[in-house]
Amino acid sequence: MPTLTAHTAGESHGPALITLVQGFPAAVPIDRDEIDGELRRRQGGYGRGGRQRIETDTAEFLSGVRLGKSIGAPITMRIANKDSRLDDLERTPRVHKPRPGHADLAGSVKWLTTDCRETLERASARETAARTAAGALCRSLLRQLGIEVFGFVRSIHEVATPAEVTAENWRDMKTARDESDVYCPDAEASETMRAAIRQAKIDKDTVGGVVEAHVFNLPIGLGSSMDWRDKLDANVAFGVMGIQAFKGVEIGLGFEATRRRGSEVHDPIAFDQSKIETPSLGYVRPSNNAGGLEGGMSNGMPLVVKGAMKPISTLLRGLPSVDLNTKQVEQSQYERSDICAVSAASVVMENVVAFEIAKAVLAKFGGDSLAELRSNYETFLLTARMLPLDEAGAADATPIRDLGEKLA
Ligand code: EPS
Repeated sequence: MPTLTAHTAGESHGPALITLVQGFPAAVPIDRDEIDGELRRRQGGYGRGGRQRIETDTAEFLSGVRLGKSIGAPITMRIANKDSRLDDLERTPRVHKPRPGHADLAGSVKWLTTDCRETLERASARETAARTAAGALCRSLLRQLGIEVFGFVRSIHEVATPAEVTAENWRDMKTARDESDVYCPDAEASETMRAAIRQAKIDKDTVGGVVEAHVFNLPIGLGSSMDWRDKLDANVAFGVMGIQAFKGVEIGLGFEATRRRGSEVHDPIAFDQSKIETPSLGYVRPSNNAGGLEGGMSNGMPLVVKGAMKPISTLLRGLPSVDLNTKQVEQSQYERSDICAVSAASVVMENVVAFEIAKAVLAKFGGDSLAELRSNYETFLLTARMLPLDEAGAADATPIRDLGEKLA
């Protein structure tokens, strides 16, 4: 079973975006409505520019899915760009005045050109549609094991919601989030966030914010403490930092943990026999400061991750820059853009996290088909519930034989 991978291709104003997902097991029912729903959500959010009125993103499957299910083959999805005009120099002119904060300057020097267009077309957040599709596809797989992902906007500029998300209330939070056009489950905070975006628009400026994702029903032991490359927190952070304009990641308490003592940070461990049948195997915590990850592994608590998005670097009024052809100081060039894309970024992060979790699930439980994956997963939970295994049990896999008898 190969590692789950996702690759994307396509420029912002090219004909289409392509997503290629490999290592996805067979026989998983694919929820296309969910994928298109996430793509639609990603296009929305208060503060976006004119482009989203042009595009209607949907994923067209070119390979890997038959009769609504994956077949174990590479999965390719195509999202068409209606605003496709890459080779039209009148409508898509060369850009010589790099925007501070964007990839324009570093990319132009790197690829030895003075036309920032060649860098910005791929650096554009348009590409996040393709990654959202990959993550939304993975939700179809995760759901088969009861794993759910929920993301929302925690703050925009200086406005934050104190909302607390738990395994008990997240579905209500999701309903509230979906009623907010800034994707924040707190109606009052949403209104203030909208006002902050409106004011930025009046000032020809932009604003960033913090987005948050929670993953529920994770089994204990995803990821690994044996090699840093396999740590789940490292992989989640890698995925999140790969999102355009993200400048920071926090797991659980994050940087706040450094301002507290150990006794105020680490989540005490208790055992609740009535929860032994759940993926947490009955190990419960009164708090979740670790954000569901200890030693690079899931610990049975919900995974909690925050991502920080900087303000968009394309300002209507421009910023001081240099013309790459003349080396003269000039204002940076304006390209049609958004005032705030934090809401859209919350959808991207939620789905990027779903992808990383699916990768970790497949790394631990493997299987070429959904049935094999499920069986591996169930066997693990059953065996873990039997701990402590006696020496013979550990050596001769007695619990697994017992499972066979149970299933027979
Ligand atoms: C973006 C600029 C705008 C955004 C775009 C990201 O695009 P355009 O230059 O075509 O108006 O709308 O986001 C998307 C197209 C999208 O689908 O999210 C940028 O500079 O990154």
